[in-house]
Amino acid sequence: MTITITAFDRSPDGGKGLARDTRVRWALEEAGLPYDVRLVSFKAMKEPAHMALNPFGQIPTYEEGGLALFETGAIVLHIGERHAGLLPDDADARARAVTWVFAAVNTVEPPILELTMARFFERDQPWYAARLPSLEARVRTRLQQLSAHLGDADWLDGAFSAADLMMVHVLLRLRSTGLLDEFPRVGAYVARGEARPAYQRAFADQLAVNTRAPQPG
Ligand code: GTB
Repeated sequence: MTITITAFDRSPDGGKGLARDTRVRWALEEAGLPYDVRLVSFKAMKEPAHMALNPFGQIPTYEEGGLALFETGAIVLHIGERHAGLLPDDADARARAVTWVFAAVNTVEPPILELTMARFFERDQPWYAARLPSLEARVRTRLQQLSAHLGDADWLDGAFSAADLMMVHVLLRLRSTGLLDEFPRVGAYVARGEARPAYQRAFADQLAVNTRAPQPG
């Protein structure tokens, strides 16, 4: 059955792979699944056809036959439940991997989003300089905790899984802040994720979209 995902027709990051379709592309590459991509503009994302796929008017979405999904955590878990390569067979290990997927999006991503949104949108505000240290401190707390959990391990819980895919992509958003450099174990963990051939293919595919010649219309 053909899988179709949606992505920005031009990501604001110009192809750094930070838009969340990269997570879904990466998961599909890890699972060895072919897929189509429908590119959507910011305007089209808020129109009824796309809102029917994602009621919040966002990318990415995932269509497979009659099934339409949104939320990257749910999409990546869906792929992992049906195809080898993303979730362990052992039931307890699988439950722990699901736990870490939630940790990535519910516990680690929120302070990272707060910080990166402030750096992007609030830089000119008079209170920006005063707010920045507390935003960075919250991120450092999570990075310290992640570093302690990882120790000398390559991945969060045994073999690479959907949990690592989600966590690494969440952490990639910090690259421009320099904070990853303060936590070498976390930095090395992110680099291990990026080095995976499936990530490299996903990254290259989104880069090709975001660096193509301007499209007519
Ligand atoms: N919780 C949802 C999920 O995980 O799927 C969040 C989806 C989401 O935030 N989608 C964003 C979107 O559609 C794109 S990824 N935004 C448009 C809108 O809300 O109108 C977020 C994103 C966008 C751009 C960059 N960047 O340029 O660096 C990074 C991340």
